Amino acid sequence: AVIGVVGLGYVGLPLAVEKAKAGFNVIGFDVQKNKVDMVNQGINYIGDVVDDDLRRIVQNQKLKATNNFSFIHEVDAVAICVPTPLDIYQQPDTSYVESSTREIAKYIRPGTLIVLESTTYPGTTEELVKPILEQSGLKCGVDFFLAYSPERVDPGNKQYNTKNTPKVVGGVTEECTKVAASMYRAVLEGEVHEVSSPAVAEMEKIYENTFRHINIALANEMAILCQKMGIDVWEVIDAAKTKPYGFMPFYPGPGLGGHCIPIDPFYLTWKAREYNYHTRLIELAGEINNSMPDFVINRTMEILNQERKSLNGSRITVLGVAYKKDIDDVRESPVLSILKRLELAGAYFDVVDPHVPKFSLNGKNIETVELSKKVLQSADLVMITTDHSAFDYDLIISESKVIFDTRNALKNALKDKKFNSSLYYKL
Ligand code: SAJ
Repeated sequence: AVIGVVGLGYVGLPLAVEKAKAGFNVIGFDVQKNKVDMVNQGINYIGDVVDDDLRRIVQNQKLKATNNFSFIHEVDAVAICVPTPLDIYQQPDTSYVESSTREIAKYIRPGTLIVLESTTYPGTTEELVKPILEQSGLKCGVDFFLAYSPERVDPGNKQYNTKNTPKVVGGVTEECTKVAASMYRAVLEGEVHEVSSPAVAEMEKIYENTFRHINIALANEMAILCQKMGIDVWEVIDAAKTKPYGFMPFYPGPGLGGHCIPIDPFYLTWKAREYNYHTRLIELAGEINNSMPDFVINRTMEILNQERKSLNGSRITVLGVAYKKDIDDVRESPVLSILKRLELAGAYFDVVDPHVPKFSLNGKNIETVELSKKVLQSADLVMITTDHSAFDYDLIISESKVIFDTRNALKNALKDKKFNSSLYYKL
């Protein structure tokens, strides 16, 4: 069988590779020519994909990429894995889903299975994707099969990957669900959990990520309150973790980054308005998470003031700009907000991030620098914003004058070290 994957990003490429490794002939579709060319040259650009896997399946002609959607007529099944961001008005932007569905509608043959994988509001598959596909004159559930199955990838997670993570599938009709589930069972190792409709599958994905969003907001609120009360929130969480049932630890941080957690809950908020419902808890959690960069800046000002310094004119060394540890992605990273606020306050900063050679801030290209004695000693304050494993935390402890650790990254390094605690601050 021939399987198509539309969108060769952090979801689509790993999926295309897994399908090819399972023995299917895979055609990858992407509008970005550079991605198409890199895949066809066996050049991998997604951390979670094993370079050799990609090179081998391309050489064996099990996977080819194209930006010519007319090849859709060759596929028996196609997964849509395109981005579903928020637009500048914080509204869901389903334009990529629409445009790729329109292309697919032009070329699908009768009997084709289409599965939407992009995270989106409940209703997208039936209200948006199905009508576009039926404009082809083909009937859903009769001439083609349509289902929703949310992608679940945790970038950088070494234990869970596309192949072994359980998959949820919901079809427009009973038969659509069965056809989609059997396709995934042929490709993946993890459990394939069938639900009664696309909306159930769409909603469960949003629920998963909103669950994280809200619990991270609670951890952040605990951090703010504990700081005011002079209590170590990290010690509180470690103690709460001893509860073997009914508790799951989340940690405070400088804010919420990534392409999912800060965004997905607002797909639900937007759709809820159509039903005259106001998702107050989700929005309040968003306010708390979005307030963390300001909280970090205010704490930084307080700490410098204790050294009789102002933020204006100070040198700050920022350790980590990626939105979470051990990855190279800066999308929605809260550190970008922190850097913007440092700039506005007239502070100078150097950014160290071994995973991110350069990034753009307010349209300006910023190069990160190597971690060195010099970049630590020259700083009035060293801020740890991403707890990359690659950082030399002993060097950071020994060469920094003042440290503000927003990730409790020094927890282990400090265990057996005496550090002038008056110059070490945690979130
Ligand atoms: N964060 C905290 N405190 C925490 C956990 C996370 O501040 O206790 C922050 C992180 O630093 C990061 C953001 O939240 O900035 C998102 O973290 P994340 O671990 O959820 O990372 P993502 O967005 O790369 O991956 C998530 C998946 N992660 C996990 O389940 C662990 C999962 O929610 C989804 O499968 C995936 O997004 C997706 O694609 O939806």
